[in-house]
Amino acid sequence: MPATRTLDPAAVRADFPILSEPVGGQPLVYLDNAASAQKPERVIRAVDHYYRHQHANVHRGIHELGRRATEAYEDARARVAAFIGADPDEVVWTRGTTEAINLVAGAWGIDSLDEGDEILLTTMEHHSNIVPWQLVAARTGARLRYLEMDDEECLRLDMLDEVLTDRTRLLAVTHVSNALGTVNPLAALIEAAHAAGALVLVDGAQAVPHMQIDVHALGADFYALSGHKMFGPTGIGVLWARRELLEEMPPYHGGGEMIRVVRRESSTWADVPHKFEAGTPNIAGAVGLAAACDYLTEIGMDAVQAYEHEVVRYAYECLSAMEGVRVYGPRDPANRAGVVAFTMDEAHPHDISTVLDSRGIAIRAGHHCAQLVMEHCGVAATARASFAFYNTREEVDRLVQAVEAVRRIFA
Ligand code: C6P
Repeated sequence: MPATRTLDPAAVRADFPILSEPVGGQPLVYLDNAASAQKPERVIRAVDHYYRHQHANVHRGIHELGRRATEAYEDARARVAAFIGADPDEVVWTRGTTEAINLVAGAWGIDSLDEGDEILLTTMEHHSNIVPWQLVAARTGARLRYLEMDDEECLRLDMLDEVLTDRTRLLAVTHVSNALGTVNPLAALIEAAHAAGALVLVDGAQAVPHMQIDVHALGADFYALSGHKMFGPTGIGVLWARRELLEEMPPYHGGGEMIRVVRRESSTWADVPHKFEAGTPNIAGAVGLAAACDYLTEIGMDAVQAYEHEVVRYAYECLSAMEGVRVYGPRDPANRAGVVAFTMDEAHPHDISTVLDSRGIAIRAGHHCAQLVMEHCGVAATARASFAFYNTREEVDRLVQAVEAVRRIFA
């Protein structure tokens, strides 16, 4: 096996123009990467180049620019597919994870589920992996069940026998929790769900920026991701699905580009993945996301993972050692990626975030679109520091000093 590459934080920081821009007169400490990550020069340039030299609509015009745009768009699909170990025709462009999950719910869910069928979710899910299934359940009569968390905010695999039944048609589970950083044991979950005859949808929004993903090796049926969390543009994401599922599923949206022939009463569909891509797509977004994937490949996801692991472990250790601070999620750093969420006895998360902001530190405070996680933890909100490979131990030190300042202010 090749040795893990090492990551030079100073070198990668120089690739991100916004990181060297002072905020409110002080150096920026950006710890809100789970909400959206910053963009390297490579991505900014790729989008700029596309609009300056390649833009027209795709799969339509028989002219030079139409050819250039189509080539750039389909080449981007192939590069993003390679980044996640997929075949290009299994990669459907979406606006992001939310739309990817809604696509599966609206196409596969509405078409395949009946009264009494069960959809297994977990209490760790982002609302994007709960609400679409509630909508499907209301329309089909399917029932929602939940796999619970234990007191370290890890999924309770011991409950699987109870909640996976012969009526379970789908397990929809996050790879990494956006509110806790918990990395879920997907191999065991997928094996159990498949043994019960259920398909598995993985919400990969918070995993792809932090670790190498190979969708074929993972063995799930659907995998959803957002470009903007992995250093690409906003408004672009991917639904990966096994090819035969994409072939079987009816279209999600109707319109231009997704058809083969349109007659007065009915139409036939284009081949996958185009069957799911109605209307003019986010071409520049696709181009930018491919540039982000190339950039990450050059740095090496093994290097990203190893480097971040140390920074996140350090942040967890410093914060959990502070008096009056409660940190959520797994204690074992091997089961955590990207996130350290905490509350303080003295101050509300919004107050923590406000004080940190006054010191140039950006975190997120609130329920993080994961209200079932908050319910489990018995709080209304947490303060969440979320990391990328450009964050440093020195930034963790600044975070910890700022949290000390919060205590002094509110004690
Ligand atoms: N979480 C956060 O601050 P979109 O908005 O479609 O790109 O991603 C939705 C989504 C789905 N699943 C998970 C696990 C997520 O973390 C997110 C987005 C952001 O945690 C914004 S709420």
